Amino acid sequence: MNLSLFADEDQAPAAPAPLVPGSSASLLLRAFALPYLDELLPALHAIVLAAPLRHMATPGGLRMSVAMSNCGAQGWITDGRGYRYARLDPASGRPWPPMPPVFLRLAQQAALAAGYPGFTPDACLVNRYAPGARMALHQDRDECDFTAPIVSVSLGLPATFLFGGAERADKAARIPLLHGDVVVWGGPDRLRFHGVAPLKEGEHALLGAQRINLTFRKAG
Ligand code: MD6
Ligand code: FE
Repeated sequence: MNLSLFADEDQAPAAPAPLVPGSSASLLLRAFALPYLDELLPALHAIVLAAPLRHMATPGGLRMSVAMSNCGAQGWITDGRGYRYARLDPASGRPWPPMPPVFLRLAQQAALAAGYPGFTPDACLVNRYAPGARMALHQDRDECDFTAPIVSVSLGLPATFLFGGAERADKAARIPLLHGDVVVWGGPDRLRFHGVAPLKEGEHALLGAQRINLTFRKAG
């Protein structure tokens, strides 16, 4: 008997829905990550012990309000020399922690459910938002291969995701992302501008006063 509050991993989740009407390449999988969390949250804790979350600097010298870490063969970093992927954590000089099997399983199952079989991410960026933290509109364009999708997992406090167009000035849709939601996007949407509105104050039952976002990419 299943006494868990949430679904089993092999139970059929809600069907993927377009993130915004008319853009079938960016899909929202509501609550898709929930069945993975009993195993995923302890693994996440171990990652941020080995590679602590830190506020990186933009190439222009501004401190990012989002604190970041990584796991996997490659990690996304920014400093005065630019945005890029690196195999070593610049804070320790050591490789990033390996991607835990449950992270990989979640990313691959979400990609598959969204119509992207064979996704093999080698990078997982961990973003931590405290209340007030935000992510300005940007494109994800530091990866070598834009044919692979991106899988993005939201945990903790709700956030408003800003989903724009091909140009920075295009009007952005505002989409609420809740604990356990997964967004998969690729294809013609791969280079759309997007961001996160300033996080509202709040207290999440499992994660406290923060939102954690895991973004899986094929960097190399
Ligand atoms: C975040 N996400 O949700 C930031 N990028 O905290 C992203 O920047 C992102 O969610 C590409 C694809 C999906 C994303
Ligand atoms: Fe992004």
